[in-house]
Amino acid sequence: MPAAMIVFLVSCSWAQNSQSLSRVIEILADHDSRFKMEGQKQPLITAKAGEQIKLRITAKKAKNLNRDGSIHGFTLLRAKDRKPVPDWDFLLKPGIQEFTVVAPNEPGEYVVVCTVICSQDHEGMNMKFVVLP
Ligand SMILES: [Cu+2]
Repeated sequence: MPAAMIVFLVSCSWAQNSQSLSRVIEILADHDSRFKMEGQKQPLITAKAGEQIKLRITAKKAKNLNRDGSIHGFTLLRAKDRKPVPDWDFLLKPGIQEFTVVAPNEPGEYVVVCTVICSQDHEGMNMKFVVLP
């Protein structure tokens, strides 16, 4: 095998490693239209500005679902003006899904909201997200 090819293969596996090293955050999008995180009374995600994190979201169906089969949504908004954060808009199917995302560069308070009218309690389906400098 030519040396250049070996170098290429090695650098590919490095790139993969750095991806899998991102911190995993486990979230439950539950059947009672609430986001939950183990060990937390009020679910809260904390990340450093620009930090790459992996969201591992388990979704359980509430009363209603979208036509496309989505049972909950997961969208990040800036708290002060509820402006959506780009690339942070996901629809959840039943089961476990993973999303690798990059925290906003602007420190401050954000809020995760559900975007599927999943039940009568849908309006209360949100959680805090804090970006640290
Ligand atoms: Cu929901």
